Amino acid sequence: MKKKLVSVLMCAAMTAALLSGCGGSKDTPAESQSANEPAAETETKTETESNEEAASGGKTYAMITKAAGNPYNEKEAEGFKEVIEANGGTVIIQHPEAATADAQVSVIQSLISQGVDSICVAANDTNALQAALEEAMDAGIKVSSFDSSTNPASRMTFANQAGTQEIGQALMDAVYDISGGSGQWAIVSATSQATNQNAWIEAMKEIMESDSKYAELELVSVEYGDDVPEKSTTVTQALLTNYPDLKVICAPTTVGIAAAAKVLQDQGSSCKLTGLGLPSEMAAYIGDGDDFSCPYMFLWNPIDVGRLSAYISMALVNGDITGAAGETFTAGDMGSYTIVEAADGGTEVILGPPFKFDPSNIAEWKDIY
Ligand code: RAM
Repeated sequence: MKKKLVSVLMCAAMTAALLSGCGGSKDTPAESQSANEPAAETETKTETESNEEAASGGKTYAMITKAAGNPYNEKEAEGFKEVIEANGGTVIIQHPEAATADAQVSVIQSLISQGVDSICVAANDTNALQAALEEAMDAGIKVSSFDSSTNPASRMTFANQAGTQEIGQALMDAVYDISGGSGQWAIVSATSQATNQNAWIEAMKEIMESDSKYAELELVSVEYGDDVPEKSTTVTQALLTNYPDLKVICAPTTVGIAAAAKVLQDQGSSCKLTGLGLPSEMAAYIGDGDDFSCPYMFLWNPIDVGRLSAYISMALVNGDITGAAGETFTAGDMGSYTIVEAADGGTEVILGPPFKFDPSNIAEWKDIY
């Protein structure tokens, strides 16, 4: 198992979160957590897995990601497929053409017609999928969200990659640290409707405004690259032109951060970058000193987001859970999880804490995801 190098900062944030009762919902102790690490190869089937196989056989499980062409989404799908197929289920993966709610509504309607047993969706809009997903649930389909949530009325529960507050805190503290505690900073986000990015940005703003520690930081702009590399590149270039004194860009999207990293590094810009990125795409940009655009960033294991989502889908279909807070289920070799209340009034299952990638560990991870 790869060694975890979690920053002192994150440990402190996690401890605080756990003490305040809003930490991750995984039931195993922190030392044995492997949720954000690569899945271990399973050589022999455990009794639980055999039972799951029997229970999931003949059922069809659909996953709808935000959009095609995003390697992060493909990693989530990989984890989902691996778990469902290992348990005897049939998998349908749908990557819509564009990261829009309309594209996802069409896919949902087609899956309802096909009579699938379960749909999990990374929502491109918090509310716009509601009618289609309610229709799915009325037809007996078990509906959950993962990565980017729908509103509570449109889901039974949500596989959340990490606590929203924890992600906001990690990113805000990174902006503070990298900027030296003062100056202009900007955000390069995904789409303007994405539930997950909007929640993380909201958390960052609240943290910034609620603590005088951040008073010298000025958020000058929030730009949307729509999880499209070209648009993310263009909005980054425009930020550098419009704000010559910009000190830090925070991109809470794997597509946005990779595009921004290239712009900043190619230009030899003094503006630095942090956010949420795939190690495989960011290894060339993470380093200390003028030659590198990104001192450090965060993420979690997207394959495990998909795996957790698969276990949630199976538990819903098998009737082991209904999605209510307090219910527990076993996610194979990932261990036991508890469903908890989410900030939006619905419920969620939190995979684990965000993980910091920096020059000391990026080489270990760049070939994994
Ligand atoms: C992009 C997508 C995804 C998000 C990651 C961090 O790939 O917007 O939803 O979770 O970034």
